[in-house]
Amino acid sequence: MDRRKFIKNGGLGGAALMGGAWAASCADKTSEEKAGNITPTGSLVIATWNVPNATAKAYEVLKGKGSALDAVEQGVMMEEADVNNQSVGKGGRPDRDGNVTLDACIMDKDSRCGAVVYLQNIVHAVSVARKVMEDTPHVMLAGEGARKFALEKGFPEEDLLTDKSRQEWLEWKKTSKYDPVINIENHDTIGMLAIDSNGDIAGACTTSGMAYKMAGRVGDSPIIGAGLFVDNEIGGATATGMGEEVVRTVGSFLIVELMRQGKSPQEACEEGVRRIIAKKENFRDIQIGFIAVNKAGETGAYCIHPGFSYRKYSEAGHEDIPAPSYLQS
Ligand code: SD4
Repeated sequence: MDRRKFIKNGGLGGAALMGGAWAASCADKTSEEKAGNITPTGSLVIATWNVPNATAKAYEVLKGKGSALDAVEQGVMMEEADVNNQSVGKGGRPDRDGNVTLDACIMDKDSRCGAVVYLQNIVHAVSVARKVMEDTPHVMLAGEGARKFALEKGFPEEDLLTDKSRQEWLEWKKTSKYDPVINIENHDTIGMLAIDSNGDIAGACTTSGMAYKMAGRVGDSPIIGAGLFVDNEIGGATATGMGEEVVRTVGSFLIVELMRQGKSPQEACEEGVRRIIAKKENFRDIQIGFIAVNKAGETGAYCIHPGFSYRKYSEAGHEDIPAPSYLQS
């Protein structure tokens, strides 16, 4: 099937109905399409949780004909710099020893990717991840190596623990009970996916991880395939919530592969959550949220508990969209 005709005739609704045909059509794209010259839907960006500043920044980049890669980096940087977001960057909640440790990754249209884990004292973990991708032969740098690399690249060093997060941590220490609270503790890790005016897709994910985690703990967010995955032929997916469960099911990769097999982003996110539920007896105790976008610009989201939403900015407007959930209350 001619994909341009499909887009013209079917639009986004058609993508949902004809996901299988659409995925199959990716295999016989014209060279123009392969070069990314077709703009099926116009630019768009989606991000986990209600993060209007981040999506507005990303969309501004896209509207200025910037790349999806620049858009997702600059978008999530807004949350990294926001001390009121206590799950990302500066102001993030610390581990149980009182250290704020950051995890982030980024992936571009050519399947290049970079990540940092257990990074300390650098606000913009996503930009360090991008430097790992662009300036090193590696995909991931950890801990002290990541910090030294960031300093070499000119990133400023600063204390990321704010008074508010320190006070909350001191309060937590009185019981020292690791007991993540659904949609409160978990909220605000930002995973972002964007399509630019060339029709190319990129994604980024950045977090300070689960509050009061063990020292050295790394979640799903910086792990390519788990917290984030992009395949420019198909689409992208990203996750928030209890990272251990997302890692066990390689959630974001799974969702992109399900889209490759013909599922819509919505159907793929639902299957991603179901896969976790099937493997986790006490799934009611955790929250997981996935968002996804396909090459046709169709988006989807799904979570275990109600309360997760995602931000979308496209030609149709700038909205906070509640994700459907497996459990109803
Ligand atoms: C993690 N997925 O470190 C992250 C946590 C998260 O908002 O999403 N927090 O497991």
